[in-house]
Amino acid sequence: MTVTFEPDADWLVYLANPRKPDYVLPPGAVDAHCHVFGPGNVFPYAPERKYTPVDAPKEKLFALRDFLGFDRNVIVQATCHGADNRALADALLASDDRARGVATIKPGVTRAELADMHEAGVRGVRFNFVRRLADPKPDEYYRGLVDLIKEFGWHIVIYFEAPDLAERWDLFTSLPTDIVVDHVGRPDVTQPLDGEGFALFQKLMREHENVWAKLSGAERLSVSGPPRYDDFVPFARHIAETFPDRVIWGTDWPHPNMKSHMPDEGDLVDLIPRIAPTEELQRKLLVANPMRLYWENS
Ligand code: 0GY
Repeated sequence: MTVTFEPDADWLVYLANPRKPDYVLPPGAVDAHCHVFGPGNVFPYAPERKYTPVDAPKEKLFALRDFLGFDRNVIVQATCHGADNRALADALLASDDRARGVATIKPGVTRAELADMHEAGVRGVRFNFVRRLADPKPDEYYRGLVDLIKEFGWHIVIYFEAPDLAERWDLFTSLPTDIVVDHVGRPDVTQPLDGEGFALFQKLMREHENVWAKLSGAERLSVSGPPRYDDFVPFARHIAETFPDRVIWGTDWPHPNMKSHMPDEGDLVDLIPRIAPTEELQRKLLVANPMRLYWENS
């Protein structure tokens, strides 16, 4: 029986026709944070999900990649699919080696399942601490999962709200793999760069050389809003300039759970030269760093 899903009533749908960005991406650029959703009638959404999206299938993602001028994608398992990574694996296998994945796993996953994911292109797992997306678990839960992925050389992507950082500090600073923090650690962009929350995030990166940052999420974090997202830029730029070898960038397509507006990916790509003002920084952010993390080390 085919299951059909009704998207949430207030769900905002990705733009059908984004603007072509003015900024020309360097050859080999990687969109290192994006998702696929369903389609739900082929890859059903998880019973435990906190939202039901509009389908965002791999064909649309790959068309956007080509339109914007990216060469590759890193597809991150979204919480609406829980720990069922079939839609992710399907997209990776259809990508002609132009996509890598970050999966969600739970205790009980077998070695054979992990090996299949690795074969498909998965190179990391995501631990989601954002309460509106996933129910928080004790630290030991995550440490148990780390033991399972060790032999595959995968890294860990963590997604948290800024206040969670102090609470989970011991866990985050003791994880033995590379750690990639989503959306610059979700700073409060109305605060100064040296405000308490962002200072703690900078300390995390400064004191732990295995910690990387994704300079994505302008559309989620900005209060000043589109098209320029002026208040977000200094936060991302500061991290890019301070830690140029540990930053990556992504569109965040199809922008789940946006309520204020649906961003135009043309506007988001045009933030890149403001976040990474030199060609050298742009090459690291878009090509060298994500290639090292997702393609070259495994
Ligand atoms: C993002 C952000 C969100 C959603 C998810 O996995 C998810 O469902 O990450 C969000 O709602 O902030 O990176 O896609």
